[in-house]
Parts: sequence; C-alpha cells; structure tokens
Amino acid sequence: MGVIGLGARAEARCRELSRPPYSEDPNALTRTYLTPPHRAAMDRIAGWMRETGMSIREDEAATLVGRLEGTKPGSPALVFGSHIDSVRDAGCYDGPLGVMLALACVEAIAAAGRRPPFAIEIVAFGDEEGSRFQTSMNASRAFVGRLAEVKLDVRDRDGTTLADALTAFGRDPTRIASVTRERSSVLAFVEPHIEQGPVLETAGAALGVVTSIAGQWRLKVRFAGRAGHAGTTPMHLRADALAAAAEAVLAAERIATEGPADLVATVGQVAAKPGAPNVIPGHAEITIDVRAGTDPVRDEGLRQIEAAIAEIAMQRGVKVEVERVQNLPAARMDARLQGLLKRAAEKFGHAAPELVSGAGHDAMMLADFAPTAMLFIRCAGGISHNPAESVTPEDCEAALGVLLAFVDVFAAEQPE
Ligand code: HGY
Ligand code: MN
Ligand code: MN
Repeated sequence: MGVIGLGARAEARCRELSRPPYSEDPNALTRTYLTPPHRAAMDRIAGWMRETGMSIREDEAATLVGRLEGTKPGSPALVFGSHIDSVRDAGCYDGPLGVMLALACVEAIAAAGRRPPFAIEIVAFGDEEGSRFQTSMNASRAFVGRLAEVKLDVRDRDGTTLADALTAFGRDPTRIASVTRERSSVLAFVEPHIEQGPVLETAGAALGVVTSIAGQWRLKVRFAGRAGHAGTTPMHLRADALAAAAEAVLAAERIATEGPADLVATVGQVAAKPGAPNVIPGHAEITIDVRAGTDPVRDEGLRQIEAAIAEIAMQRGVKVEVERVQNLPAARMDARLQGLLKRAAEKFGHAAPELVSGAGHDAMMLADFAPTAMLFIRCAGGISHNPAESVTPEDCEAALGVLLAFVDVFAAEQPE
C-alpha cells in the first residue's frame, strides 16, 4: 500500500477497534483503563507497530510505547500520541485516530526506507477520559512526572483501587515513577485528534491547528436532606436533596449560558438515594464540569456556581459539600510547532485555521514538559462522545500528508 491509503486504513482501524474484544459492551464502544478490552486493544496496536519495524514496550502506567530509531540510535524522539481509552457508549475516533494516524506516518516513512535524524515514538495512553477512576489523564501525568497527581488509592465504581487495577493488569504500581521520561528524551509532542466540535466543518476546513486547550474544573457535589414519606410529608416540611440538586443543575446551566461565550458547564452524572419512587430523596450527588478558554473566565464561572449552590442549599434547608475533584488549567500550545504544522498543511493547500480546543487532551499534560502541538481533524457535525462520531477517509489522508510534511520541516529545523 502506498502512502495513499494509509490514512484511510487508519480510519478503518479505529472502526475495527470499536467492537469486542476491544469494547466492554457488545453493542457499543466502551473501553476503560486497565480492562480486558484495553489489553486487547494494546496487543492489537502493538502488533501493527511491530509490523512497521518499531520496537515496543509497555510502561508501568500501561502506556504502550512504540519506537522507530532514527539515523542516530538512542537519540531523543519526536513523540506522537493520544489515548486509546473511551467514554461510555463512545465514538471510535476520539483518541485512537491520533494513534492510528501516527502509526500510518511511521508506516509511510519506514516503507519509503527513510530515517529522520531523530527517533519517532508513538504513545498510546490508556486513561485520558477518566471514565473508570474519575481523575483523568493518569498515564500522561506519570509520563511527565506529575506523580503526586496520580492517586493510586482512588477507587472505581466497584471499589477497586488504581493500584490494584494496575497490578491485575500486570503492572507494578510501586514502580510508577519509572514511567516518567527524561525531559531530554522528548524533542516535542504532537497529538493528532478529532476536533470534537463544529468549527472546522463550519469553516469548510479538513484540518486545524490548536492554539490552546480550555481549562477545566471537575466537581462532585453532595446534597444531604431528609428522606421521608412521599405521601405524608407536606411540601413545606421537606428537605428534598434531589430537588436541591436539580435547582443546582439549572443554576450551573444559567451561569454558563449568561457568562462569556467560551464558558461552559455540564452536569453529566446524577444519583439520588434511597432511589425509591415513594421516598423523598435524602441524598443526591451530581458532577459538574466547568470549562473556559482561559483560567480567569473558568475560575469566575466556578465561583458563581459554587455561590449559587451554597444559596440553594441554605434556602432549602439541606447540607451540601462541594469537592473539587480535578483542576486542569488551560494549556497553551507551542507557537513554533503551530507554525510548522501550518506550513506543513499549506504545502497541501490546507488553510488549517487556528482554534481553541474546548475538549481536554493528554497534550495538556505534555504542554509544560516539552514543546507540544495538536493537529485537529474535522468530524461530522462536530459530534463526539457519541457513537455517531465520524471522519472521512479523505480527511485522514490529508492529515497523514500533513504529519509526514511536519516530520520533514521539523527535521530541517533540528541542529546538525
Ligand atoms: O472531557 C474531555 O474534554 C476529553 O474528551 N476527555
Ligand atoms: Mn474524549
Ligand atoms: Mn480525546
């Protein structure tokens, strides 16, 4: 297969990885960190990497690392990568497409018998979404040495700790520090990823270059009211935890809607106890995801939402606890790499507009560690975190061409 076709095959491989054994669900794509589908996907991708002549290793955070040596063995690497875990009932391109396009890029270089002056590595992180352990990006945090943020005692819904899950997966959590890379071993990090929004499609652009990644707060809000009989308790005597949570959901939506255009707030999970139809809920819990392109806007949105929650609880006579589960500051992409990506895109006649990423990415972790950039690929209707997520083989071919051209311009910039 020549270069043409490798981009289309990258798209097809994402679809292959969307079915069992690479999914926990026979009728949908769900692949969470350190599960058998995660292992199956790593094994399949490792096989594809070996076919291109890459060496393979797996680090203690269960990140798959493929490496193609350059003309100078043992040299620092241009690292491509993304994640191979998913949200529940996911689309199949969010994460894997970046890994598959990077693999196609290495395949094309190897097939042409070319060797850049540096190594090329591909990393497949297993935990960007945080779908299993609530905190996200544990693998890329370890990769860059943010080990204090990797909470090995955090538990999944079944009560399994991250440490136990790593051990069951064949990893050694006591050696998690060995995951961290020498800063000098990474020349730059480039993450190809679907846009997950409508900007490129609206602009009629197949590709885009990311300027910064929006910052996010993840909250867990717990309301404690008073359970009671649904039939005998007059409305004015209730302390209904779920009603308070419902008012908080609408307050978060109102604050984000009335705030700056880039401020967004989402309640993705709601739970109520005891969960009986004839019992006033005594307890309720919601998650709130607050984001904005800059931290001052994000933090002001958080302040207003937390103030509204406190007021609602006081008015309704319920107790409330707000836990700030995760703080991901906005991340700026490297200006020089953005320029090289733009140049590479323009070589192929692609305008590749610059845009902010509202979605979070492992690139947020790499941005303070090494020069980091993201190449966005258009996705239909901007739909993502949804099985209707889709890209075209043609746009994947275009992305592959740009990544290959990027390797050339990046190599031309390297000191002799
Ligand atoms: O939530 C996000 O933005 C990413 O898809 N994990
Ligand atoms: Mn995602
Ligand atoms: Mn993603």
